[in-house]
Amino acid sequence: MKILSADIVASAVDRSGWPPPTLPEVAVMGRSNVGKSSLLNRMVNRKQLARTSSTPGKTRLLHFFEVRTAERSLRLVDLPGYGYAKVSMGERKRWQTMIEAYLGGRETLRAALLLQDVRRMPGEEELDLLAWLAERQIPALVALTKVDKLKAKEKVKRLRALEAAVPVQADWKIRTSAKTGEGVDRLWQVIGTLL
Ligand SMILES: Nc1nc2c(ncn2[C@@H]2O[C@H](COP(=O)(O)OP(=O)(O)OP(=O)(O)O)[C@@H](O)[C@H]2O)c(=O)[nH]1
Ligand SMILES: [Mg+2]
Repeated sequence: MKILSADIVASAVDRSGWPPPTLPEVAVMGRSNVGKSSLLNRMVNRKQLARTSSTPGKTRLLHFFEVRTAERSLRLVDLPGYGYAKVSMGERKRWQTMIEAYLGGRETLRAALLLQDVRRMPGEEELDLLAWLAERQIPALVALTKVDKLKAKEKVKRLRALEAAVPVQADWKIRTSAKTGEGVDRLWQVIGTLL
């Protein structure tokens, strides 16, 4: 995908910080440390547009990235990671309120891109989230991340396990690597069909 421009247009704690609903949006979400910011950077060919870190739980705001390609303009929204053990109950509650307000109340939301580490099985959070999205008829794609970390032999085994465990149609489950760029074109392709 040829990216003409990519810029961060807002970082928000709540609705008042969201940019005006003028472009279709894709929510990028997943467990803390799963690789959201890294994949987002890869998708827009920018090393550090979205901040990445090896300190889980770093992204605490909704970050709106406006992306222009030859075909369309859209926003990718980097949602804070969940499931990080070290956050307090209060923090967790605040997170949930923030995510639900956005996913449930954003008129321009067209799809959710849920990231799942290819080396792990989906947990209750992922399955709940997929069910929640399905109930609201928000299309959900799943990126199986960090696929570069698997050896060829493990890869077959892991992909087979996840095929059964992630309740999303097969062609919307895309193996990705922010390191090698694997799967990024495919992601753009599927996103293109949903906007
Ligand atoms: N090998 C490999 N490492 C990756 C990949 N994607 C992310 N990482 C590493 O995983 C760690 C977490 O990546 P982030 O992109 O910051 O994860 P995040 O989901 O945005 O994390 P939070 O913002 O804390 O929720 C970093 O050390 C990345 O370099 C990948 O595809 N391959
Ligand atoms: Mg992040």
